[in-house]
Amino acid sequence: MVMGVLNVTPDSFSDGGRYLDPDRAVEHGLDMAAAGADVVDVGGESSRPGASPVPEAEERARVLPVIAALAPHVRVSVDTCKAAVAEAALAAGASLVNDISASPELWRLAASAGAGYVVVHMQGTPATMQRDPRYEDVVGEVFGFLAARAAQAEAEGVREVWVDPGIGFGKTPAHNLRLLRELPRVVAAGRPVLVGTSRKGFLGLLAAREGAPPPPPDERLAASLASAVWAMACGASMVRVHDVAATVQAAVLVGATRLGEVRGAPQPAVDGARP
Ligand code: HH2
Repeated sequence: MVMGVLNVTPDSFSDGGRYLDPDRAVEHGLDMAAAGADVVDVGGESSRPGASPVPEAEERARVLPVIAALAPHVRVSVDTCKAAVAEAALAAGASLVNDISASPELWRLAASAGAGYVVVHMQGTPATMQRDPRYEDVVGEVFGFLAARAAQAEAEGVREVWVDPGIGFGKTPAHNLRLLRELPRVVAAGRPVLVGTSRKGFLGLLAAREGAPPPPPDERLAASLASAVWAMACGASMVRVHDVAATVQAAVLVGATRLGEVRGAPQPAVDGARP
């Protein structure tokens, strides 16, 4: 599955300012749905490294009209850490709470609304998380955290719990790569896994040519697709992305390759096709 990113913010690292106008945000959300997004993730507060918090009233005013307009057409998740925003978003039609703070208050709201909940791992807060993040054993600590919080959320009544290693949330490029390499381990734990690498800084660093600066966020499509394909091939059930159409095309390829056939097509036509 593909989750399309819709940031109704002035300062998100990639699409900041593009969808602050509610009509443009709704149009973009509908475009992502038409391009094949299974979920549109609406956020009103950037969580990029160094971002400053947004007052609750401001965040609500940004996301609620957009959620209400999109929810009849596509599944909507709300990307928030604030209980009041999550509660209002659920009332406006969101059915998934995407909470990078992994807070009991928010999963309890999801439980009582019969909504899903995404547990995300983050070390620190967006304001400080990229200042020298450290782990003894990043894979063990992150996957252990996800399992513990997910079990708590399930015990408190959430029926649909996703886990997300939180790529870039208090992690160096090496931490991100270790987590991506070991994704099959968290998949094997049995809960659906969500992964968000799209356009993130470590992809820019890895994609930079020698002696040249990293490509800006909207020139990281190839690296974003490569990491999304990796995650899907490792068994992640959903990827969170800015470039929905391209990622849906990649997801179809991963799914068809896993099946070894084209859905609905007669086998001989596929076997006999020219390369
Ligand atoms: N990444 C971002 C925000 N929310 N949620 C989940 N579950 N997983 C992620 O990896 C994730 C997330 C950061 O990306 P973006 O929304 O594009 O930027 P910003 O936080 O600057 O708005």
